[in-house]
Amino acid sequence: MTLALMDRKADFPILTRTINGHRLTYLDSAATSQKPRSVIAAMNRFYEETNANVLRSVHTLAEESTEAFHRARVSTAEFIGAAGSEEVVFTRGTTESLNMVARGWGDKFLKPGDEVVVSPMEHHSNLIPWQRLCQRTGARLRFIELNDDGSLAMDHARAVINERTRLAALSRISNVLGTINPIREIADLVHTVGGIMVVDGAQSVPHEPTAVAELGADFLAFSGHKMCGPTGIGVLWGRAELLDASDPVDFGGEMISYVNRESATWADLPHKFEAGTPNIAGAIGLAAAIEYLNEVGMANIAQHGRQLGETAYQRLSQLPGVAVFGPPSPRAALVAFNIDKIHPHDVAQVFDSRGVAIRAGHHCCQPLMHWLHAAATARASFYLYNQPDDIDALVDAVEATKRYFTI
Ligand code: C6P
Repeated sequence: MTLALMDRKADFPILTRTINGHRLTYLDSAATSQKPRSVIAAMNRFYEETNANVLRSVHTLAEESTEAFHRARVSTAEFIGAAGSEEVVFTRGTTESLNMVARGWGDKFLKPGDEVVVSPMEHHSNLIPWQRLCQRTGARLRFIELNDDGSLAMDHARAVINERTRLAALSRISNVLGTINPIREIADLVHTVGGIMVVDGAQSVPHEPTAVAELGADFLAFSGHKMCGPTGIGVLWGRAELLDASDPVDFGGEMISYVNRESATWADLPHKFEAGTPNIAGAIGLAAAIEYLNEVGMANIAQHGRQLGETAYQRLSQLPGVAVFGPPSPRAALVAFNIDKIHPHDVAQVFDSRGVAIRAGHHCCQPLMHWLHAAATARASFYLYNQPDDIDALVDAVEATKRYFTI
């Protein structure tokens, strides 16, 4: 197989580790990606040379730090094709971003009888905030059902989205099924009835070129740690008009315009959503990650990931006793599977004894597990540093697990 990307493992120091006597085969990037040397260096450099709080003091370090933080926002905005850096709110990650939309926009604009549309494949982070919003406002939560292969049933989408739909919230890529959802088509349906499109980009922004306007998104949430950046930094992008109309959800330092004893007014975008000292080093790490990803090329990363995901799916589905989930093609850079009656945690344990890191569990998608009639699954997920020999290690580990449990 000729892949879109050459071997980039050398950029990632952790990938030289030996685990249980074997070279590390890291197949858990959907949970969190590894970090290239350049990201680690950028964060170290920030702490060693520049560290100061941002947007507050006027000394040299504070000005350099504020400037670096602002540049990080600008490169993040460019990375997703935002109209301006004021549309980029730094958060702790996808989870916080989605909760921010539910509270800041949803609480303000939803009323009894309105409808919020999601799907059964959503991560809990893109489900529970909408459940809670509906409980608070009297709106109704509706689901676009799935086809047997785990893709969205578009006929059902057309039936579910109606003039009461105020908001649809869907993941672009499922973290279990590997489905790549037609967000643009759904967004067009939602916009026709005057609703807004919220996109959970946790698994897509790291893996494919993203342009918010082409996607049809009104809000987009994603996490730095799944795209070669550090943990604790993420993004809520929103159209300026919608962010302007939304209420802040956290209150405190630097998010205000003016405060008196009884009340306060808010700062301009994006600061009204960023109360307190932000994750400055995290933003700088994210900017370094974006620089790295741009250098590798997002189109190459997308092609590479889909090649690995589809190949792994094909090879696993040919193995007796192995069930794979989601559509064969097109699919994203991950594959969830089960081996006969062996619990996925036991599978992951045997894999680990061979140096192969996968995730096992419900992947924060319990309604999807019900739909799959599975309590849990194993999942192998790939990124730009994986190569075909990692799929060989995956297949070998499946065979070893079957031998271990003599099935
Ligand atoms: N999925 C996984 O192993 P946070 O935790 O806020 O960075 O991202 C939450 C999230 C939201 N949506 C989707 C589609 C996701 O995949 C995730 C994170 C990880 O699948 C950890 S549970």
